[in-house]
Amino acid sequence: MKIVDARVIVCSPGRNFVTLKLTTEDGLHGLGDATLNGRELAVAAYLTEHVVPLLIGRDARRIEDTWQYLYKGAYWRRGPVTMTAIAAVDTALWDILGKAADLPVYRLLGGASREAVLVYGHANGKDLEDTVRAVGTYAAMGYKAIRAQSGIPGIASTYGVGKGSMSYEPAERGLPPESVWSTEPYLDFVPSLFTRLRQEHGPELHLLHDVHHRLTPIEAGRPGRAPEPHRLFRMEDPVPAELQEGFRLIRRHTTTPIAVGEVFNSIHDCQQLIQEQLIDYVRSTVVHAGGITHLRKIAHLAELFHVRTGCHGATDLSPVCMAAALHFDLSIHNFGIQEYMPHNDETLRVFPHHYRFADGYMHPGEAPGLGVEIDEGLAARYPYQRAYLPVNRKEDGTMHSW
Ligand code: KDG
Ligand code: MG
Repeated sequence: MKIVDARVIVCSPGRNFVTLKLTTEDGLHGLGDATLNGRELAVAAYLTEHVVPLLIGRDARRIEDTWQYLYKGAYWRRGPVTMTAIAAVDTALWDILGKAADLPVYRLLGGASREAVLVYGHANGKDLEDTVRAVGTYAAMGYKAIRAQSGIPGIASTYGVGKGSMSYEPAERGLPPESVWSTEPYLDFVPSLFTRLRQEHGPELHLLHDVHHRLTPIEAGRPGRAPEPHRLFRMEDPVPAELQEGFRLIRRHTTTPIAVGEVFNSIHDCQQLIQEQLIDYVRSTVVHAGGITHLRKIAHLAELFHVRTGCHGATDLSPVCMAAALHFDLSIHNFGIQEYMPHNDETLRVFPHHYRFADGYMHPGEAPGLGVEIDEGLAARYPYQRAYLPVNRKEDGTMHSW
């Protein structure tokens, strides 16, 4: 089953997506998401210039060998651009294998470990009461798990707090906008958010919160410890994860479960965090962590150390990644939760799909392969548009993480 064609499709139906389409001599095709937010064209060029020529003529069934060939064969290992490109190839090969076997990918991965995949939605509000209302809206839609992000009194605009009611788009077109961050008002405010959410919505909902890497480990102890009586499902990205010893300090100060890893791209980024049980959820997902093949290795390592998965699922991951993540989530034993931000209607028209949401859970569907396609004619009507994630500075102008 030789690969005879490999094409990179870049489109922007409201935001940029990079999609790899592989076709075999039997006429089967498979899709892989290759979208790296704000750096999309780097992956497109990596694929077109350096990977596509290596794929033509290869046996599409040799998924593990192709993964190792692209990873080890390049000499230059890891990194978000490389690993996103490898992920796209890997995902497309699983899609092809599923179509060849006439089975949904989750069945190739060992079959369903659960009936459906618990997802969390994004409730955003400009202030505390607005966020309390937004959580209520999500609960009314059937979500069992909800991430709550609120505007902070005294901070003009906060990254990660959506402007629309249903989802937020992290990137903005044009050059990167800048926002100003101040840790103290955030630390003062955030405990009141969860007290109020429990008062209004009771004890049952799973409540999540994303700190967006903005704190130091000792600062992160506070938004971890203060809401402990309100049982946060997890606190995400309390600190940047390059210095992994920092998580030991966080662990000494709070029992709130910790999630990290949406920016990780290989098992080596989370090996220490997992083996020392410094985190509870690993957030890496298919598109940025080397595809289904590599993400399974991360999940299997995590399973040994009581760490569960919690795949990134923001709108900058295309429906192809969403479908792949759902097949992965359904099959692995130590699944924890899946992030779900519904795409806009234009995106959903460009990527017809079989996955579905009902009553707080998702399912990838039973179509052979991933169950997602790309309407290339429609995609061509949405050409690439330069866009970046915002950057964040402190009040004195120093660059900050967001
Ligand atoms: O591209 C980056 C976004 O997807 C990310 O900032 C969103 O933090 C995010 C999340 O948890 O979805
Ligand atoms: Mg996040």
